[in-house]
Formats: sequence, C-alpha cells, structure tokens
Amino acid sequence: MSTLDEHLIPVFEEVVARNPGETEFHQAVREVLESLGPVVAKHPAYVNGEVLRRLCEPERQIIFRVPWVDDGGRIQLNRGFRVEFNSALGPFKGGLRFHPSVYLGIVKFLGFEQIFKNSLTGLPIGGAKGGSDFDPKGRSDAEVMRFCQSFMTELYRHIGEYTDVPAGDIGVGGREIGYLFGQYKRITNRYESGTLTGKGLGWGGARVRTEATGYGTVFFVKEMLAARGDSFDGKRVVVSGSGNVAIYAIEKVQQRGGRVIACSDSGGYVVDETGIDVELLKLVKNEHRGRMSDYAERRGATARFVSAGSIWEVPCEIALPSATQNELNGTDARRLIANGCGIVAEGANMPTTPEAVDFLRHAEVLFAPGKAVNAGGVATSALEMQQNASRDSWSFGYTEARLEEIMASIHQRCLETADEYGSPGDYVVGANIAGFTQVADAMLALGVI
Ligand code: NDP
Ligand code: 2IT
Repeated sequence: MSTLDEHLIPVFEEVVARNPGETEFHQAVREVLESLGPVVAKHPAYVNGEVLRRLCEPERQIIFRVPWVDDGGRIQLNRGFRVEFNSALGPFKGGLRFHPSVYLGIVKFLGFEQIFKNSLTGLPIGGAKGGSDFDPKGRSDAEVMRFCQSFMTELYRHIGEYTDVPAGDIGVGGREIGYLFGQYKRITNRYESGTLTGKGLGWGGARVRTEATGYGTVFFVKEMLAARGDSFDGKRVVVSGSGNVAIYAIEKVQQRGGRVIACSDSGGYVVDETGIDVELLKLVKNEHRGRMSDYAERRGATARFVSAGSIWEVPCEIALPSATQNELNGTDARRLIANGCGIVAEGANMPTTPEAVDFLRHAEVLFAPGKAVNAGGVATSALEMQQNASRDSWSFGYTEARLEEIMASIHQRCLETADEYGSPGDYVVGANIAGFTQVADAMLALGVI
C-alpha cells in the first residue's frame, strides 16, 4: 500500500476512528488521500482550511425504517439510507442501491466516490448515495412496488430538484425508479420530473440514460487506447457482471470492433468465444430477470457456464470489472498480468482491491478508476435534469454525442492533471486530484461549510 503524506495521516486516522467498522468507506477515503500529497504540498490552504477533514464528513446522513407487507401478508422490515455527502458544486446527486450487503459503510464509500466523480463530469452536481438492504431477487413486482412506496414515504421529505436527486444503482433500474417516482408524485402532489433520474422515456426520462454508464465506460477506454495509437479492433475483452453497466458496455465494445468473450453474475460466468450475444443477454436479464446459467443454456454449443472460480481466469487484453466492489483481487490481477492483459478500467465502483491496483500499476497495466471511467451514467443523469428543467427532450444521437464528448474531456482532464502533478499517464492520480481540487476550491469559496 502507498504511504500517506504527513498532513493526511491524521485525516485518515480520524476517519477510521469516527466511522468504526466501515471498511469500504475507509478504503475509498485512503485511495483518494494517497493521491493528494502533491496537492496539499502545493496548496496549503486545503490543509489550513480543514478542507480534507470536512470533505470526509457527510453533510447529512439519514437512516430510516422501511416496513412493508409481502405477498403472503407478512410484515417485512428493511433499513433505508441516504448519505448526502457534499453539495458544494450542486444539489446532492447519486444512485440508490438495493442489495442485502448494503449498510452505512457501503453507502458512505459510494457517496464519497460520487463527490469526485460528479466533479469530474464538469456538471453542477454534488455527491450522495442511498439504498437499502432489501433484496429484490425473487420478489414479485407487487412486493417490489410496496417496498419502493414505503421507502419513498420517508425519503420524499429529503429530496427534490434543488436539494437531492437520486437515481439507480445495483438492484435499482427502470422498474424501481417508476415505483419511487409514482409515490413521490402522489405524496407531494407535484410532477417534479427533476427529482429522480433514470425515468422511463414516456414519463420524463432521457434517451441514452439506460445505456450511459456502459457506453461511457467504453468511450473512456477508447480514449485510453487512442492515447497509445490503438483501438478496440479485434481485442478480446472480459466484462464482469451482467446488469445495466455490463450489458451496455458489452454492446458498445462490439459496436466498436472488440469481442467480449465472457461476462458473469453472482452465480458464475459464461465464456462465449464467438462473442457474447448481447440481444440474448438483454432478453434473459432484462425481460426474464434470469441468470447467466439460463443464458448459457439458451445460447447452446458456443457458450460454457462456469459456476466456480473467477472470471478473471479468462485470458483477455482488456478487463472491465462492472459488477461490484472488491470483485478483482490480488490473485486475479496477477493472473490478468500473466495472461497479457494491457488495460483494466472500472465500470463498477471500486471493484479492484488496493492490492490488485498496486500489482497492475507496477506491471504497467493501464489502470483507470471507476470515478472517471463510469462517470457517464451520472453525467447523463445531469443531462436528464437539464431536459426536465427546460421541458425538452433530446434525440438519441445528440445525447450520445454529448456523452462521448464528456468522456473524452474527463479522460483529457485526468491526463493533464497527472502531468501537472508529476505522475504522467497515471489515471488514479489524475482523477483524484482533478476531482478533488474543483470541490475543494468551491468549499473554500463558500466559507466554513
Ligand atoms: P445491476 O444491479 O444492474 O447489475 C449488477 C451486476 O453485478 C449483476 O450481474 C449482479 O449479479 C452483479 N453483482 C452485484 N453484486 C454482486 C456481488 N456481491 N457478487 C457478485 N456479483 C454481483 O447494477 P449496475 O450494473 O447498475 O451496477 C454495477 C456496478 O456499476 C456497481 O458497482 C454500481 O455502483 C456501478 N455503477 C452503476 C451505475 C449505473 O448507472 N447503474 C453508474 C456508475 C456505476 P447478480 O444478479 O447475481 O446479483
Ligand atoms: O454510481 C453512480 O454513478 C450511479 N449509480 C449513477 C448515479 C446517478 O445519479 O445517475
């Protein structure tokens, strides 16, 4: 693990002491602080103004009870969270995650990452995250609706176009956003489209938002390749996960000439040497809410389902971890390096463990962090907010071109900032410093907030 600048050690120690047991949050904070040594050396105002300490403390944290009735008439109980981390650049903005692993430490890590990611987009949005330990798997639509209605019955009082704008994340897609928006509208008696993003196209949603995180990931990697005079042409690509981010990353890699030969879910992975059939994947995952094992069965002879082991065993030139946090560990990184992988770009939030990141960087594998790579999702959410505010609706082509421009500009900002701070080509340093300085400057300008 890299060392921390002497000014930053007490900041990290305070975070650990004040947030006991929240290991993912500690990990996310440490990863950012490790990049900031040269920044605090150059700009003492950030230390003197206690900007780092203030940044690590959320502006507001909300934890609430979510009771609901299942199809058998039994009362179920979950816990809801919204961590409003930083609003120096704009209203709080970030997704909601429904997954049994959700607890305060996960929500805080995601909210913290979101501050820098949103800053990198160059759009006026602050950072937040929320969610619940509710598990939508195996639940009927009616159960998911009752859960979402109960969740929103508390959350509605904290959100709004100018305060906090939630969206989707793991376990929260178009169906859930619909139920949440419906309840918000009903309670407030206002059609405030700009309060939630990821809405359906017929009721205030924006074109390309569904595809945006996966497409944006591929646009970012296209820039990484182009910076070395290379392209996706003929490249073997492995994408973990098979949800919203993974599906549209696979689709765009294939449109740009690469071949995605494997993807996964929590039950295992599929190797499909002829290339994943993305239309079949959408059918199995989005329409049938099925598993990768179902995909393999329907795909037939070309596909092989592996229920044990790691997807990172599959040799590839580009790896796009797009499922969940800490899904690519040191062993996986060594294997990728041994198999000749040249690029690892994070479609998910913090999928690569610190040990794996160290291995990759020392082996000179090009590594790019989620807060830069997957920023296309939230950037397109901000475009949805723009369209809602102006009661307008943009075409697919225009919106996709905007997304591609935004990803190219994030890529350029990362490289320019890495150069400026003496780490040429280092996307981690570039993303952390570029994301940080804009928020830090705003916080100083706004007084002691
Ligand atoms: P989805 O719920 O659509 O899909 C998640 C995928 O990851 C599924 O294939 C799921 O498999 C797998 N997965 C989730 N948790 C685990 C786990 N603990 N172990 C193994 N596999 C797991 O979520 P998204 O695609 O939206 O999100 C994926 C990642 O991308 C997350 O890190 C999210 O924070 C990040 N992200 C999402 C954005 C968005 O716009 N949606 C924007 C930016 C980042 P299974 O079905 O078996 O659980
Ligand atoms: O992690 C993320 O950036 C998201 N889940 C998307 C957040 C958003 O507000 O669109």
